[in-house]
Amino acid sequence: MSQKGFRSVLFLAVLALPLAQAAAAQVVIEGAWVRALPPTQTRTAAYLMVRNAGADEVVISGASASVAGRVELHETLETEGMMRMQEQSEVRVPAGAAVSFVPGGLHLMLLDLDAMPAVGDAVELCLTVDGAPLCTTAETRRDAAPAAHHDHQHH
Ligand SMILES: [Cu+2]
Repeated sequence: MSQKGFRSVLFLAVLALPLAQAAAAQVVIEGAWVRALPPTQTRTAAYLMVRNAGADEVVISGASASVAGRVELHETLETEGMMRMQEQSEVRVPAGAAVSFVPGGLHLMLLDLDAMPAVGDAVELCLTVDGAPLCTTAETRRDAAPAAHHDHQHH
């Protein structure tokens, strides 16, 4: 194949990328962390911020983590003075906006843990954004970083 022909093939390959990936490229995950709980616990929570710099709303429809059998999207809600968690089938991130998963609010619920990650351990977290995986490396901590430490509610 001539060099020109090869370039054309590459160009077509780029054009053929699914639209979902093009949208996801505008979405970033920031500040991901996993809460370290006692090793006897089989579940914990992860927190992060999803920023959508794109021109279209994106939908988070699921998640996974390297240490967990499954991960659910949860929101902590206060009902009649009681805190309880409700699973969310999806979380929408509007164009140009960011959605925070924080203690006392939205969070990723890591279930069926292989083992509780220890403080300092890296955990691979992936969100399903518009049908495509978007992954990040989360740090395991006991609590939120001081800068984000505006909330003492526990999960
Ligand atoms: Cu939860």
